Amino acid sequence: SISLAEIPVLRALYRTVLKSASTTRYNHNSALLDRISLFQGDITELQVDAIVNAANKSLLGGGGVDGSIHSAAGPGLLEECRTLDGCDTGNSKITKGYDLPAKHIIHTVGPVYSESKLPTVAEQLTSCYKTSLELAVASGLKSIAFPSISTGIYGYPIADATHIAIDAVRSFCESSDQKQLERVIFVVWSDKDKHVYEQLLPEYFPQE
Ligand code: AR6
Repeated sequence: SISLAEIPVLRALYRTVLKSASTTRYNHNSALLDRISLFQGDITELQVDAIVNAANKSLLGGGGVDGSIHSAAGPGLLEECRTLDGCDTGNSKITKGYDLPAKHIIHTVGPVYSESKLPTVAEQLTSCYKTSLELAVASGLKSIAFPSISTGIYGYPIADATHIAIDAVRSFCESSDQKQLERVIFVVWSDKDKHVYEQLLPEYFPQE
């Protein structure tokens, strides 16, 4: 499995990407930049304080990354999830990580995308990232990994969702002397999604 110790190597790759980009939208901030990584692969393998699950309102499992997390975590997870009484769209709840290398799972419920429901779906997706980060901090956690919430089965267009994801993380990390979270990892599965993140990350976390 992938340990946190290996993540700086991934960051080094990300820095290479950053060098080729330029932007004026956000200021360079090396303290923020050092905390952000991009990882391509299976989120269930990450040894972090919390991985985020793109769940549904029942919190009782499903397909996609939710299915993979429940399979890898084992039956204890479903047992704990049954006690949570579901979760509203845009909100998040935390459980233990069970058989995962991650200590905790933060279950968040993304919106089902519909263009006619903008801007509500965009606000709900922002809220998924914000409430997950708040819950991580409230639980004393220092590292968190996010999948690309709502962009699979729930159909959110990847570029729009990625702007929202990175912007929400940047806003959270630079607000309210937020120093507790030492590492935020964006996890992508496909090459296509990786390219979108590689293109957009430098807009929000510029190198210089
Ligand atoms: N590691 C990292 N990313 C993954 C993994 C993995 N193991 N597996 C899939 N992805 P989705 P949603 C990516 O569909 O759109 C479930 O049934 C995937 O490629 O998992 O929020 C729930 O119960 C995509 O980029 O989540 C809900 O009913 C991203 O994870 C519904 O799906 C999210 O895709 C939620 O749909």
